[in-house]
Amino acid sequence: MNMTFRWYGPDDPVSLGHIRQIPGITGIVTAVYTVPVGEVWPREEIASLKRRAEEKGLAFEVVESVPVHEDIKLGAPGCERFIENYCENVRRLGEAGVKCICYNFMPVFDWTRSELSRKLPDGSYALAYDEETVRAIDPVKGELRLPGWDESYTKEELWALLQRYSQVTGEDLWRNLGRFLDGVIPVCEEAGVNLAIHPDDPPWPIFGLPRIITGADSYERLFALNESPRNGVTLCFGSLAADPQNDLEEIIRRFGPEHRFHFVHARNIKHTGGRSFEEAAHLSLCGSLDMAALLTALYETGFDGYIRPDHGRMIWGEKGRPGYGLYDRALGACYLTGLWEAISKR
Ligand code: DNO
Repeated sequence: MNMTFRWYGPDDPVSLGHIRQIPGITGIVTAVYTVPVGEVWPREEIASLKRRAEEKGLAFEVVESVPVHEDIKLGAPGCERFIENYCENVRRLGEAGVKCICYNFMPVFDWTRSELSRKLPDGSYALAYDEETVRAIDPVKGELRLPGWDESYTKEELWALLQRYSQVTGEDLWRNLGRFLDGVIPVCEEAGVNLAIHPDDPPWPIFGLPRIITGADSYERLFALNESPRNGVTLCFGSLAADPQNDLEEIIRRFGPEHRFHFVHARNIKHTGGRSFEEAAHLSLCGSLDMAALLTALYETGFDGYIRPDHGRMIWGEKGRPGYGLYDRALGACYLTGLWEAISKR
C-alpha cells in the first residue's frame, strides 16, 4: 500500500512542502492542468511535476486524471485522433515513471454535489448531495457552480453538448468504453502503466445522462471488456457507497483477488435519507462506512496499489478548494495509515 496525496499543481494553496510533512505520505497524485482535454501533454510539463515532487522527497507515480474527450465517450466520428492522443499521454507518462492513471467515463459532468459548504454540528464544513435539489437543477441555466463541472464551457456549448448526448444510452457508453480500452490498454501494457477508472459519482444517472460505472455488475462487465490486468479501477469508497445498495466490503472481497484495484480513494460519507448524503471525516465513527472493515478486506485480498485520503471537510478556518484542503485530508491520511499498520501487524 502506498499512501499518496492529491496535489493540484503549483497553483494549489496546499504546497508540496505541506504534503511532505504529513507522516506516511510517499507520493503525490497530480496532473498537467494547462492542456485542453484531448490534447497531448508536453514532456517538459510532465518532467517539471516529477522534478518538483522529487525535490521534496515525494514520488510522482499516479496521475489523476488524464481526462477522456467527450468525442470518445460519444463515439463520435474522428474520435480515433483523441484515442491516439490518449495513447501518447500514456507513453509519455510511462516514460516519466508514472505507474497508474486515473480517469472516468462520466458524460459531461464529473462529481456532483448540491452543496459545497454544509455546516456540520461541530462547526466544520462539508460537501453534500441532496437528491431533490439535484433533481431540480437545470445545468444549462448554470445557477450553481459545482466542483466537478468544466467551467470552460459556455452555456451554449454546454447545451449543444447535452444535445449530442440526448440519444446516447448506457449501452452506447459501454460500447464506446470498450473501443477506448481496445485502443489504450495495449499501450498501457507496453508502457507499464495501469489504467484505473473512477466510479461515477454519484453512481446513478444525473441530468438525464447515463452513467455506467456504478457497482459490482459494472466491474464484472468492465473486466470482461478487456481482460488485461492493466484494465483496472480506482475504487472510490464514497462514490460507490452513495448508493446504499452497494456493499463495498463484498465488492472488495469479490474483485480484490483479481488485482484490478490499482488506486483507492478512501473517504467516508454519511447517508442522510434516500440517496442523499453528506461527506464526513474519514473515521468510521463519523460516517456510515466501516473503514476498518474495508481496509481489512483490501489487506486480506492482497491490495498493493496506491491509496489516498479523499475529500476533506474544511476545518480550523481553512479556506480552499472544495474537498481538497490540507488539514482534514492530513488527518484522514494519518488515520488510514494507522489502521493499515494495525491491520498488517495483527
Ligand atoms: C473528485 C475526484 C474526481 C476524479 C475523477 C477521475 O474528487 O475523485 O474528480 O478525479 O472523476 O477522473
